[in-house]
Amino acid sequence: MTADERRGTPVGRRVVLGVLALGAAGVAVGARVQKATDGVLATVASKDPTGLTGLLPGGGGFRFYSVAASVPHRSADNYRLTVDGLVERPTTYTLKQLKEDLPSTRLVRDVQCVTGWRVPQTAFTGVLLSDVLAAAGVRPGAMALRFTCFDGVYTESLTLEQARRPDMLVAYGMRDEPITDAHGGPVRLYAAPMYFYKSAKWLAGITVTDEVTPGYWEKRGYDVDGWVGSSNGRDDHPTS
Ligand SMILES: Nc1nc2c(c(=O)[nH]1)N[C@H]1C(S)=C(S)[C@@H](COP(=O)(O)O)O[C@H]1N2
Ligand SMILES: [Mo]
Repeated sequence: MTADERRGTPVGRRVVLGVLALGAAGVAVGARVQKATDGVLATVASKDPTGLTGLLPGGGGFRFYSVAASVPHRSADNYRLTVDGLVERPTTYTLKQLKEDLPSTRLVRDVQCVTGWRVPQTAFTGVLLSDVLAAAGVRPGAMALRFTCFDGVYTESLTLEQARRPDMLVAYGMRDEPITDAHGGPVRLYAAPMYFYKSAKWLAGITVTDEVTPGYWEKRGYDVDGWVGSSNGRDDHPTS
């Protein structure tokens, strides 16, 4: 089934309607975000160290995080992912190409945010980062990946070795549905063995680099190596 067919089918979950009020920014975006969150009610309770936070009921305990002031939207048709830097074949993928040109992988793991909340056994579907890298042809001297997002703000990083693990996905599906705007769709990173801050939402670019460029939260004190368990609860540790 193509993305467009999926988008054309009735969305059963679109029963709970609500307004995502971006409290910390003092902005109530209203109807646009309501649509963007696929009708999931979200009420922002507090500002969290990792960004604006709201529990997403019907979302299995997920919280909404964005350091940007609004939920960016890119349709399935307009979405592009660029792969560049130290590669033989810089590439731009449409969502369709990602789905059709590369093998699909489904992972079911616990999602763990560094601030403590966890969503057990969540399915993510997408293409392995290692397949994206193999298709582009990694050049000698490559050591790391830098991820950019179409929110224009967030960035992330992985070492090349981490990126080649079999549990690192460029994801287009979450819980066997297209990824919603609120959850970073149509395409986000899913770094399964790491805290969820590594899983950059609204993924726009992958640049292969010769060294690690710390991401948004990493410049603000988070561990660059975000392995679950290695920094549990240290969401307030100082920049060093
Ligand atoms: N572009 C972008 N990606 C992001 C973030 C963000 O603020 N912007 N927050 C990160 C953090 S701290 C978490 S816990 C997860 C939250 O994902 P969710 O909103 O789908 O629950 O996204 C991660 N990826
Ligand atoms: Mo997080």
